[in-house]
Amino acid sequence: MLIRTTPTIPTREITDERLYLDRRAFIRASVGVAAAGVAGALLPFDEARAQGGAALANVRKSPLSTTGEKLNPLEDITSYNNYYEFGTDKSDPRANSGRFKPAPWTVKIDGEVGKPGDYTLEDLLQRFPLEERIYRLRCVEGWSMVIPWVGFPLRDLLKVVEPSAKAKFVEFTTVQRPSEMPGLRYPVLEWPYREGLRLDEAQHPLTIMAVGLYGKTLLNQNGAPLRLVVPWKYGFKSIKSIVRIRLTTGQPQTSWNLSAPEEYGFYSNVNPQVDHPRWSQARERRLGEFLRRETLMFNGYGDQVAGLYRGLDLKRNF
Ligand SMILES: Nc1nc2c(c(=O)[nH]1)N[C@H]1C(S)=C(S)[C@@H](COP(=O)(O)O)O[C@H]1N2
Ligand SMILES: [Mo]
Repeated sequence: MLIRTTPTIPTREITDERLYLDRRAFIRASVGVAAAGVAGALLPFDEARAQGGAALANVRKSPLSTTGEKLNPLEDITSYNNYYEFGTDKSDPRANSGRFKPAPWTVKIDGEVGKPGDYTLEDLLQRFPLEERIYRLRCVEGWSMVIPWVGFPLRDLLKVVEPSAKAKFVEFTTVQRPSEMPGLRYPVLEWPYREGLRLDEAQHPLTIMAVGLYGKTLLNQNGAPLRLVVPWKYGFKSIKSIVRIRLTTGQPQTSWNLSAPEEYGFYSNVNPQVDHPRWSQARERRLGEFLRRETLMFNGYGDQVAGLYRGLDLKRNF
């Protein structure tokens, strides 16, 4: 991974606070409808709204959120990104993703499933109620953020497609559109961007498909219109702008593992005791803070996920 020193980004706390309070009021106003037992948020998702930053209705606050941590401001989350299809600098994804069209959108789900098919974003949004999940995101490069995602558990989607008894892994693929993604010209990774999880990791309640953050639909730089978020793994596992989900019997190849297998393993669980070959993973810099903090095992989600790895040598399976 191209590593640079993290510039200190000024926190814009006043703007952040105001946005956050507005959103709370908005969500409170929608809670009555959700509590009345409406299954699935009915969201008009037309072209105009799909450009990102459109309000999402009927978002329930999830008890699975990380509590008590200060959220990073929207400005941090939307200006300091990794999305190599738009360039390798942190500012490139925002600067170069203006031509990307996140609508209309279809995800193909196939492989070892009883019900393969093409699912439009509208299908998914009508089928699955949206939740707000506040999660830490820890990049393998040594920085982290706290992000209020909006999405639904991947396990709910997997249930619908009925994994076969032979399904053991899930492979995810990002859309590949050279005319809209200028970074694809450069062979910095194996394109299209691919990632993978073990099926039980994909079915874990913390694993979500995100469609928004801060109560609004995703901007292109954050992976519009649909991306994975796996909070106990390094950020690169959380693949953006997904067009295909394939269930497999064997462990899928992943773009980072293909480009540098000794640096990026299949598991990529956040682990302060296993250093990257070129730098320590013991500490991290939270964007907006000056002093580094200690990185937590499984990014602080060990109580929930350690059981997935019982008996596995985490130094060997990094
Ligand atoms: N398709 C794709 N997905 C991707 C990446 C990428 O380059 N391409 N970068 C990953 C990395 S390294 C990180 S840290 C997170 C960053 O997500 P964010 O920009 O929304 O914070 O996205 C991940 N998903
Ligand atoms: Mo990352």
